Amino acid sequence: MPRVLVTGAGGSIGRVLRAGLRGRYALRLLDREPQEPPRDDEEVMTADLADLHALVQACEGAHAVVHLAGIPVEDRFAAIAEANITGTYHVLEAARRQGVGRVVLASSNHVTGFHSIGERIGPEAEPRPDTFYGVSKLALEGLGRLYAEKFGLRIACLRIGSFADRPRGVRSLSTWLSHRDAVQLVVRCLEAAQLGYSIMYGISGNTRAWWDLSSARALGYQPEDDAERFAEQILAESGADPGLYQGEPFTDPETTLAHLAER
Ligand code: 15L
Repeated sequence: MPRVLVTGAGGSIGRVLRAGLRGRYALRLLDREPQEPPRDDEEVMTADLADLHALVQACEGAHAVVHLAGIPVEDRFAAIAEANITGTYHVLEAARRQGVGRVVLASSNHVTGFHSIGERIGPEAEPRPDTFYGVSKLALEGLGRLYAEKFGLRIACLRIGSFADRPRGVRSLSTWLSHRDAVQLVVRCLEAAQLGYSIMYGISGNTRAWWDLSSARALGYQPEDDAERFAEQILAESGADPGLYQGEPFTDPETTLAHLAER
């Protein structure tokens, strides 16, 4: 089985991938926190993204990397930059040094969060990040492009929507990514022969989606879930107001102001 390194393997997406990719790849599971002990064909490693040397070791013999680690929400700029930008540089550089051919990067829909609800956009839409966090994911995509064009790595950037076992709230009727669709999308990125550099939104086949899935479908992704089957219940519980911007509530100035030392 091909060996796949997963960073951030102890996080919410990492744990679902660990179960979903087991048996298909030999998983090397890296997190800065201790994880469940390894099962057959698994290796577990503890390391921080700041440690380039540890990442180079983690990439040894790997066929591909799935890079999930990082800060997943708004935070202080310096913390975001260290974890999400420098950390991604370390992962890509470690992959390059070890000759790893393919890297899947967890980006975010918050790269384009200031597009209005009602607009239908794809990966070619203008970036409109809604947080320092969104800016860091835009930088992650830029680093991926650099390593693809300069060093020939195959890179998939997933602008993940709202990953959850089921949609919660009106917004997620558009943005939901189910567990099994997340697993399938990552498998397609790991196995599609035609991958060069690609950005795709990571959502299920939601009837109310704002984001075009063509670039994911081009790699063979065929979502099995649609948030619509929860619509009646969600609309009855939380009303039908979808808000103004796609990235809400991250677009609220207070989201970022709360992390500034001086206001
Ligand atoms: C993300 O990128 C975040 O990591 C997650 O916490 C959610 O806010 C998600 O986007 C979303 O937009 O629902």
